[in-house]
Amino acid sequence: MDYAHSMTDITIPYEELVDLLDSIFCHAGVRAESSSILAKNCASCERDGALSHGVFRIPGYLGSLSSGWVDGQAEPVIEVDGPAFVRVDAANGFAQPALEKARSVVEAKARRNGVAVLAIRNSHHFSALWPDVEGFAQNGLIALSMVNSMACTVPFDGTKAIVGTNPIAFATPVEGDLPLVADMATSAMANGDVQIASQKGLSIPPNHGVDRNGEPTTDADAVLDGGALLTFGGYKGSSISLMIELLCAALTGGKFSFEVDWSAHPGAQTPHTGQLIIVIDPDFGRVNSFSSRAALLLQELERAGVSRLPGQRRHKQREVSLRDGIQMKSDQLKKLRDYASVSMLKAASA
Ligand code: NDP
Ligand code: PYC
Repeated sequence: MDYAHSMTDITIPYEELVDLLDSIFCHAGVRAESSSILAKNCASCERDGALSHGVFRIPGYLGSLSSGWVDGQAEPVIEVDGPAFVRVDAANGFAQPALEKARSVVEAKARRNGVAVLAIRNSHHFSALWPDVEGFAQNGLIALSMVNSMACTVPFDGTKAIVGTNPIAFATPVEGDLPLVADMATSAMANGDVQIASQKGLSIPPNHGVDRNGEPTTDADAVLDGGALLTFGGYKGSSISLMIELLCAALTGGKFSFEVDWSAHPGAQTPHTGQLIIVIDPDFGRVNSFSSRAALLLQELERAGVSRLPGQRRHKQREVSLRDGIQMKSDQLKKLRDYASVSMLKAASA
């Protein structure tokens, strides 16, 4: 779904955007290491045209930080370090620094055991999942991740929003090619895309959402104002969403989406839940070359007429952005620079 690719009139190099976002996060009270991780993550989304989780999210990050809902200074702690299971307490901070804390530990365990599980709890995930899994596949590993969010999606046959937009992502090495990475919400569309549609005065597709009375609607505002999204694929998507709630909340020790209550923190937008990552080493106990088998499958798909694989649009956009700069709207960039200049003034007077 591409609601945000219009009215771009300015470009910014990727590294410059990373630096700009880094100074915004630092100014908002995020400790340096986490700030750099979040800045790269958010700028990468903008670079790859994953706009539902790009710079449009900055006010949401800032609202969560300034309201005290998320702790920018949080230091993640590895609290369970088993043979193949690691659990990290993100300490009410963002999920990405918690993942980075454990990434090499989990990778080593996956190579030693064939598989390793990383459970993150007490964490805020406000971004796309592909940046979390892509690096594992670049290192020859298979990775699967999921995260639950906030109650904004009605389970199939239900009458109330209980589950989140609950994305799931999968990354795998492919011989002679970039990793294959698929990453999708299990709601009919991401909440971020509904917000972008609302900001642009666009409607959303039919059969994606309901209004506050449970009536089908294509009005993005009606979905955001007491309405809800539906799961994708009826009861099938709903079942996957339930699995994600169980694995990301019940298993990790995080909150279910319906338990997220930010009412005492006006402006907060980042879901405080949990995340699960499963990493598999395809070379452990190998009977054949996994990545060449993966390449064979993709060749067959091409022969069958499949012209676009998951992740390919992002990679193409990444190439363009790295070559020509990231396209943005000038007013959007000005807003970011305004946030950052406050940061520099503060730094100068410190
Ligand atoms: P999309 O529907 O845009 O895309 C889902 C996947 O399908 C992507 O891998 C995409 O590849 C691929 N794809 C899209 N169109 C085609 C096609 N025609 N043929 C083949 N593959 C295709 O994603 P969503 O809107 O569902 O989710 C967007 C993002 O929102 C995700 O990154 C997700 O992680 C994030 N999200 C985060 C949440 C959170 O709580 N943190 C909650 C919900 C969503 P490509 O990327 O190359 O287009
Ligand atoms: O786009 O659905 C979404 C989302 C929820 C939390 C972060 N992104």
